[in-house]
Amino acid sequence: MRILTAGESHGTYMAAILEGFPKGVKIEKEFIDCELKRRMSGLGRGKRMSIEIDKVEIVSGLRNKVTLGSPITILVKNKDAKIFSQKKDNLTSLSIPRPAHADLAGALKYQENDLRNILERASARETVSRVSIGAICKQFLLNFNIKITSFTISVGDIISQMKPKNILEIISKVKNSKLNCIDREAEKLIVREVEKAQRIGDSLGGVVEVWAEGSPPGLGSFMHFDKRLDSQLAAYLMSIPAVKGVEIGLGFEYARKRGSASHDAIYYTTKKNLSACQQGFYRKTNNSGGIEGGISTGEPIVLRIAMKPIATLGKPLDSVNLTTKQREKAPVIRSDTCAIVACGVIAESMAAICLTEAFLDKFGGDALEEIKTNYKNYIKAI
Ligand code: EPS
Repeated sequence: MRILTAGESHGTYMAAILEGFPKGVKIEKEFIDCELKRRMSGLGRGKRMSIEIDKVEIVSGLRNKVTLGSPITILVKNKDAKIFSQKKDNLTSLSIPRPAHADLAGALKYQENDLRNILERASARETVSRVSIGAICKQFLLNFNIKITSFTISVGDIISQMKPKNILEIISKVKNSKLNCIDREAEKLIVREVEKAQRIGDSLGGVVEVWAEGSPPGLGSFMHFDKRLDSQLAAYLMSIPAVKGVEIGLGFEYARKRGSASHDAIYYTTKKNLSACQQGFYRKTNNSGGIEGGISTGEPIVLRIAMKPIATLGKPLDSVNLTTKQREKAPVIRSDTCAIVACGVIAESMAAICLTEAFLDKFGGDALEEIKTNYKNYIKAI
């Protein structure tokens, strides 16, 4: 698959093209819109989220809701559009870079004095395109009973200790949560923390856990470094704006344990009424996060990402004016206080894209029916 995203935060549209996606997959536009709505949700989002109503237009690649195998083009209109390629726009110029944003590094790289020309594309609004493509991939994966979800583990220094057993538990517990938490007690404290940050003009980051359940064993490969599923997932998750760390399974905690107390012992079941990925070999623990030797094991794939606090602050840090080289405070512009819920949705989307690519690598096929046949034969063989 090949994916291209395009669009500036205040341009007319956010866009994406998905090429190499199989023919014959039913795609519900409503599902993509729900995912876009989830991306906009959560306590701590800024005013932009009350302006936009993100909804996708699919302008190629589908006929009667079913993919044709041709490139799929998606568009999402920006209601707060201010850049018009044909006429003068009304966006203000900016010359003081915000620490932690792409502003300074981008301005130096592109030899630019107006930071607008940097931040418009560097803005996390670009993830509208990724979530749209991720929602298409999620619908493909559902044909093989692969489900992906996420929940918030921590915001600032408030950490939930609750460990879910499976994806169904996560889905039922995050329902009606303002912060995508499975732990109501931790959530109360997090709500207070976010509201306080909003009041004092500060910002927060956090940690999100993503689960992908139902993957068959055999996605990814140790045969070459760039084929490892863990390295591909890590790269995709690290590409999300503001993400500074990725863990798989026990992650850094694994390094602090003995092998005897942490590796996932292997068992075998002869039970028949189980889903494809639960039959045969199984584990009672999942410290590897469902990946060994760069290959999925069939256990849930468990990923964690660390998001740094939002760059724009209400009480800004020191910076330097690009033109005068004088010390000035960074600009106070519209932004989020905490975007941890959005980060979870974007991480699910990137995981869905990555797993779809790994799935197509393993099972090939131009059309869904062909992929299903390849998948069934493989499951039977193992
Ligand atoms: C975002 C849209 C942006 C920001 C946010 C994410 O809109 P605006 O810049 O018009 O307020 O709210 O982007 C950032 C926090 C950032 O640092 O780029 C969105 O749609 O997710």
